[in-house]
Amino acid sequence: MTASKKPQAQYLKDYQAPPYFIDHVDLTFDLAPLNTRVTSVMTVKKAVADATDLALDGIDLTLISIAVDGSVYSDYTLADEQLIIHNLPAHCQVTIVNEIAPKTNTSLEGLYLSGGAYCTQCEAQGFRKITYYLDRPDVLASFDVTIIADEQFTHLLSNGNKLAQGKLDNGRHFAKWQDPFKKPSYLFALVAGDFDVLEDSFVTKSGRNIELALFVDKGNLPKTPHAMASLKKSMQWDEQRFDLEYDLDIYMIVAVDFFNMGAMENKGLNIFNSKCVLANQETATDKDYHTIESIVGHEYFHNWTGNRVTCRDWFQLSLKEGLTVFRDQEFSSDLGSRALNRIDAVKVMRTHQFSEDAGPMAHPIRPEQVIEMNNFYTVTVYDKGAEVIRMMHTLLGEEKFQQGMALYFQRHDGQAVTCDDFVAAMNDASGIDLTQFKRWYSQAGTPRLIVEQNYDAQQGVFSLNIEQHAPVNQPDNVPLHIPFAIELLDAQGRSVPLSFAGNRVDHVLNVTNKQQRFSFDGLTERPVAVLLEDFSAPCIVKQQTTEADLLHIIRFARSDFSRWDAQQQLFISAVKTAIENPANNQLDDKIINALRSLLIEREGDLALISELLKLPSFDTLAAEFAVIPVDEIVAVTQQFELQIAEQLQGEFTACYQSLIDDGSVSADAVAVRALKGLCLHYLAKVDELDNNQLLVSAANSHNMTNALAALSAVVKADSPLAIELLSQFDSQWRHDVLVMDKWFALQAMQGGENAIDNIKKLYEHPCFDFSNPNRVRALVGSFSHFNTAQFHRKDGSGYQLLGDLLVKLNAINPQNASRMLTPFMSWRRYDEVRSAAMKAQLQRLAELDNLSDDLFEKVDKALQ
Ligand code: B3K
Ligand code: ZN
Repeated sequence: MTASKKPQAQYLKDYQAPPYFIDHVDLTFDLAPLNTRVTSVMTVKKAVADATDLALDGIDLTLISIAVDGSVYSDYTLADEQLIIHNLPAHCQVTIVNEIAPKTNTSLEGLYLSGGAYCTQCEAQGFRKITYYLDRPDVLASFDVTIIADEQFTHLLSNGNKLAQGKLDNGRHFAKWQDPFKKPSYLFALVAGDFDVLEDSFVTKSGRNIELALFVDKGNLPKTPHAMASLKKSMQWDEQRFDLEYDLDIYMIVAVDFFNMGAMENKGLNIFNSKCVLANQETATDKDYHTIESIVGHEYFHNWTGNRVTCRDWFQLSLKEGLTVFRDQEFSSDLGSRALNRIDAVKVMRTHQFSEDAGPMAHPIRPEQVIEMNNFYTVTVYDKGAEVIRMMHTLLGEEKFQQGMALYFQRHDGQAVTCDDFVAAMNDASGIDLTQFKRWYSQAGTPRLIVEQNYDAQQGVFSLNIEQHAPVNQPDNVPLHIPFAIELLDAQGRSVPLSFAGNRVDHVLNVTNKQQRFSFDGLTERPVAVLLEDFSAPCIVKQQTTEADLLHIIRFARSDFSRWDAQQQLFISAVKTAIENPANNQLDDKIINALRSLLIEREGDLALISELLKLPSFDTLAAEFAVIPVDEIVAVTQQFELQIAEQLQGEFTACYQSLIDDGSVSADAVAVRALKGLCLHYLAKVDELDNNQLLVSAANSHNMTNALAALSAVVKADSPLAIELLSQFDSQWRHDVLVMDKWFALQAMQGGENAIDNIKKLYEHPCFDFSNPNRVRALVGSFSHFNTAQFHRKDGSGYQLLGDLLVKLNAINPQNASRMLTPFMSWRRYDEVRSAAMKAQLQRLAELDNLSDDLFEKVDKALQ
């Protein structure tokens, strides 16, 4: 890409309020695949006295006409991606007519066709692909929308309440919608299609009746009850826990097959990726059920945290996303297992977010510089953002946190605000000074905490010396405010009350200095310390804990999360020891025996036991090394898994056979299936008749969780059963693309010499489609993220496969291309051969003539 074509970054520091406001907009859509006509009538008001030009955003639009206060207007300039209207009166009505072509819009941003239905995606800056507008979140307008379409599009939907509908000439009909709540353009939505509808209702705590409607492709109604139940649970939970009630009289969700992400919180009309809505026991796994519940909740919770109070500018994205992820995590934890939800959240942090933070796209949760906003819907903004909210919750406690939320809404309902405004509300409502805490919003990277323990037997004093180190490239002289939760265990495994000099000490330590010492007295023996309990801050802790201490924590810590965390530490140090010293490539007996006890005793939550028995992910292990030893990590983890499988085969079989799956969706049944699936995972590694019989029978189960657990086990174990079972699955499910995505993902995990060719062949499969993000992610995303041995082949053919795909996607769907690029971002962390091969693919992309801004930003950063 030549310097002249280099896309320009926008900076947070340059923010300026808009020179004009748009108070109201009246939109009319005359829908047609290649020439949809959009008429926009905007009530425009000058906001800055000396403003002369109204610069509206617009991309890929054909301008037809402009009128001001009803008269044709010609004093304008049509620039690249902008329409600048000059010399407008201070208060006027601007009418713009333009055309767009939804059918050729493969970016899935703006107005496009998904299958046979028209739908929109406007966040972050897709509205400008629909009509000329001030497409920024701090311009809040009321919207009236008229949709005109052929009668075959039986449902014509937009935000708010339906005012009218009726027949027109030529087989056309119309519907008129009005959204009484002012909103930014990114929350606009339109859908036109022929759907089946699941209808229901919800009575709010103040007694209002809300109409609920779930629109899906014809024939999919039997797969909708779970999403509807999830919506009702979300509405109830938000009333109970956050005292927040729904505001419109109708809430609609539409499921579409072509969608770039999970779902979108458009006011009153959520649009969802069908994979985040449709489920029944035969086609969806327990994990899918959980994901659907949490995404339905997430989008619903945005109605207050995002829609009623929105972002001033896109740098503030975490204001709504970090907070709403925190809320959806709490929803899942209140309804299900808090420990398992915490484990899932921390896995995301350690597997994806730490690696983003350590790479060229590292950014603070409030980024300061952006080229393509879609590139910043990241694990940092979302998941680290949620951790930052969680830390405030830990520091304030539930009651004060809720007072902070109430003050936030009292101050800012109906406004577009900043992260500073949110923290100010928390600070003011609680009286807790969050000035230093705010640094979390501007510091990129993962802080490291070096903790030293000391026990003075004579004094009976135990102390922790905590040093915080800023991440690389960040100033080291501005320490963060870190809530550091601990538990001290005595030799019997009892929790020791924390005190010093006669005063109780809270279990959440306030780490605010670069180096700080915390002491506890009255201890007659050296306690075992559980550090960063429940992952109370998104940090890396470096400590010298012995294997004996970790085993003690696994047995006795009050936090199930911390028990799992200690188990992970045990595995991690065993992997590292085996890599450093290949002669020592066995898990020691103490670890094997601890795993054996877990399987035999099966005390507590079975789903937690299954987590305790899993080795850490490749990415979690990779984070431990400066240069990632790919082959060694793969070899050692395979060896450990085989050892566990062989040594505990009897226990796995007994456990599998004694657990009864009642086939229900209760938490207990889900936990039973999780542990049974884990048993299959290990049993598949030992190729014996009995094991194979269990696997084949599970693969034929009518329950997708069980069937998929068996299939995934045989594929990952490279079992001779894999080919036959995969082929059966294909014939059984070819009619259901969402289920076929599971099959594509399994295919992507295969090993062997033909693995790459196999994927290329699957591009020709009748269900595969490069323009559908779900298919692409299922096949190539699974391959590049999880098939470590094949993706990182030393001959570079795995990288070549991804490079070829990115060249293709760059032209079809830049947003999806940019997401798929992620595995290349950490190219510098691999050995010379691999990093050179990955770099070559990045350079190849950099030279593309039509390189999208989305890819440019990441490729450019990666190569800097
Ligand atoms: N707000 C949307 C994400 C929009 C992504 C734009 N590239 C979904 C969500 O976070 O709820
Ligand atoms: Zn969100």
